Amino acid sequence: MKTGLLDLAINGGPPAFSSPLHVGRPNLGDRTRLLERIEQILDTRWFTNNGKYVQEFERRIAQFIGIRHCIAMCNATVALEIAIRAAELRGEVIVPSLTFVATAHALQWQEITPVFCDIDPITHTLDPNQVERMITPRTSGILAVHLWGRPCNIAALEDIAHRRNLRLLFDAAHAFACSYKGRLIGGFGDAEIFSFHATKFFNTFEGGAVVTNNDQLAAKVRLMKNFGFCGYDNVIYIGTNGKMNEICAAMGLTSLESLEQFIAVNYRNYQAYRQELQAIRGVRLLEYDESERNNYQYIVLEIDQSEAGVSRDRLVQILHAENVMARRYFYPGCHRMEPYKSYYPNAGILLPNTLQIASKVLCLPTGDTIHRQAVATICAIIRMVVEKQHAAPRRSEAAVGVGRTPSA
Ligand code: T4K
Repeated sequence: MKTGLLDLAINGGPPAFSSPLHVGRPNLGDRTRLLERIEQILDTRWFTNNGKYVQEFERRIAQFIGIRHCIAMCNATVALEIAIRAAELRGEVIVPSLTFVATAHALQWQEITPVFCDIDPITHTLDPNQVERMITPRTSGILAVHLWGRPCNIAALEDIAHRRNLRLLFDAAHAFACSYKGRLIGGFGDAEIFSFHATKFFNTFEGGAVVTNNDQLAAKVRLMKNFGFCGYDNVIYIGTNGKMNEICAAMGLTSLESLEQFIAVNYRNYQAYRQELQAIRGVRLLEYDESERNNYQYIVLEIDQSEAGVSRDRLVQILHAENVMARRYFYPGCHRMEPYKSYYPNAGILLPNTLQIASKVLCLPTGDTIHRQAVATICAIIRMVVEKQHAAPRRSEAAVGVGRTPSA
């Protein structure tokens, strides 16, 4: 128990945790079931190329969401690239800057200009009013992101896409098993793209999927992810290699069997964080709408330095020293990363909310390796730092080491 700033590891005290607590530690379902499936893969020597586990995985995901097509892929970045190409996006596509850089890269990789659009500061997702303002004659689509698994304002975006004749894709990397107006994410827009990366609450080691109700688009995506092969030796389309392999599908099927437990653990941690963090000045936990389905996989705080007396970046330093590997997702925003900051040096002028949120957000560890006591310890550190800053702002700021750059 740390009672004063001098107890902090950053000031020479022992760290609160003996080994690192990570954001994005993979969840693991029934190990025996996974190993049985892997034995089968080895026995049958069918490792990839639309094997039986991939087919079963696609069927199960489609059933779960209630959607016509699920095309499993090697990761969400390739799934995004293929969906973008299959939907024939070109010219400019409107996209948030506050997202993992893969969202923007999937466009730029195909020489499509990502037009960075501002977010709503409360929801952290694209602000439909701003989207409307960013449309030009070169705009072919909108690539919106359900950040943290909290759905975008889908109705407003669908309305814009419809009125302005634009394609609408959703990067749903964070939003598997989340719902919008009672319907699971997956069936909105022209297509949605999931990530099943190891760091996602539901993982296939590496993996992703394009899900859609559009038969034509699905057929095209399916061809493109397998070099354009239609049949044994008949290539009818340009394509790439986006296939999911059997081991990843086996992990996916096993994870699917534990889906509700993963969500329950995340929900338990979310509630614990909520309870522990309430009434800490300047520290706001992003809430999930409990009338919808959520996966609760991201514990997202906003640190308001003027209220808390400590900056987000300093808090990250302090937590890292304690072995709490908090992350500044998705700092500094894609528009301030290369190549975008060289290509579009003035993009930030239109992104005031993005800049503000990117300077405040901090993600904390959750998942099945994080227990109630760990949550209490992490929050007690944050509470103590904020309280001490208010007790003696000048002296204590020096004590916790102002101005160092966090490694996150
Ligand atoms: N769109 C959005 C909105 C996304 O967030 C992402 C991915 C994508 C698209 C693209 O999806 P994929 O193509 O990846 O399927 C991680 C993930 O690599 C990335 O998938 C994810 N978003 C992003 C939010 O987080 P990093 O750079 O933070 O990863 P890394 O290696 O620092 O891992 C995070 C922490 O997780 C580590 O500190 C330790 C822990 N970890 C990680 C791995 C891989 C483990 O404990 N075990 C592991 O196996 O990007």
